[in-house]
Amino acid sequence: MKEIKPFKEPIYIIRPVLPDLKDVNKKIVEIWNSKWLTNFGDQHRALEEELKKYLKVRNLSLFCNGTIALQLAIQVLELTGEVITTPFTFPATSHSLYLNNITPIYCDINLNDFNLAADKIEDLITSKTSAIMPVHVFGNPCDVEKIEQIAKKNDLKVMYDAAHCFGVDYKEKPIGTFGDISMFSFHATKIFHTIEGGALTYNDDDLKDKLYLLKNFGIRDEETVLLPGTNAKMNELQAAIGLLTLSLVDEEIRIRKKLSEVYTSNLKDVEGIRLLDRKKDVKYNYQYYPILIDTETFKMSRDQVYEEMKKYNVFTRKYFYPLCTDYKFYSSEDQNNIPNAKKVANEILCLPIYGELSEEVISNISKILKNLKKT
Ligand code: T4K
Repeated sequence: MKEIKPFKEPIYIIRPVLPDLKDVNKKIVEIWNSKWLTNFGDQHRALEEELKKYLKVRNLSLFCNGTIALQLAIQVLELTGEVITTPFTFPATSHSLYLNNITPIYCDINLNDFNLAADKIEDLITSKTSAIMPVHVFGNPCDVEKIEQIAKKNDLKVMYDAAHCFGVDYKEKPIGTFGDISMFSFHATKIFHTIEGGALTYNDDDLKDKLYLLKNFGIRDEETVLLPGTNAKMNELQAAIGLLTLSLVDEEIRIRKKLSEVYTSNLKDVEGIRLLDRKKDVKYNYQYYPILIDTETFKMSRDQVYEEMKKYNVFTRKYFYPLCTDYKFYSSEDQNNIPNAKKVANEILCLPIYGELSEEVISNISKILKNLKKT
């Protein structure tokens, strides 16, 4: 096969979607003139309304980042004891439980979509279990029907970590309408972002006011503090960036879909590389492009591939290695029945995908990868 030269500029896993600087400047002038920089101003209000429409949800609350939104979701749902979750996720999922004095109980994942294995949840339920906290990993919806059925039967809450899921629909239903609460991350690396930020979506209108108090020190008015809340407000500049980025999301998704198809057509028949199973009834956002590398058939390990790609100036990521159960503070003997999660964590590699990349670059990254395979 033809030798491919390293890229001149580094290719990262992701680059932020950036609004035109002229539009950003206009927004800054607007905010400066208003002299209202945070604490639920016009930009905040406007973004909440726009996002409710875009995500087609009944209720939405904004936060300064996704992690704190998760922590407060746990508090508003009054979870206690143990929560069943996945070890194959970003640390924030588990940490949000731990920081609320809740023990994460790790359930294994599916090999085809890397999500919590719904058929293994019930074995882990005890008298202390208060909820299930699945993650729609890489924007691929979990088995929401089965999870809902288990939760109903066992009187458990369901809190989805939908950090990767902006704009995803499942069976024509917006992903943020499943479960009791869903969390979306608006970090700069997400398809929609507010630089740092996040939101909770939920169907129960009663959660709105308590979430407001939880993120605003518990303050009702100048002389009344109702509960020990924190400061988790999104500021006006973040909200303004969100309003500008929102207008770019559909185009970004359109381009990434195309890029994703280029990867798939190049890599689908490569022995030793497995692609994520995509479901037919899902509208995806193409936030990530994960692959699995089987050392034996590819004749090179995932770690070797990761290192080799760097030589070409391509910076892939091992999301999510290590597993949460590998962090010293979460590991325990009884949390080790997770063979699928271990396998996926050792084989996973996320390839660069973002709107600025051309189809040619994606083809070249695919070629580099194919050339690495030892025959
Ligand atoms: N739950 C799940 C399942 C999550 O994946 C996340 C976050 C959360 C919860 C928590 O949500 P937040 O509290 O973050 O809202 C990045 C993101 O920081 C993190 O938000 C995200 N998941 C995670 C999957 O990816 P790192 O540690 O990989 O970030 P970093 O700094 O290595 O950046 C990755 C690449 O992105 C860089 O190599 C280059 C590019 N980049 C990054 C930044 C920050 C840019 O081009 N520009 C930038 O400004 O976590």
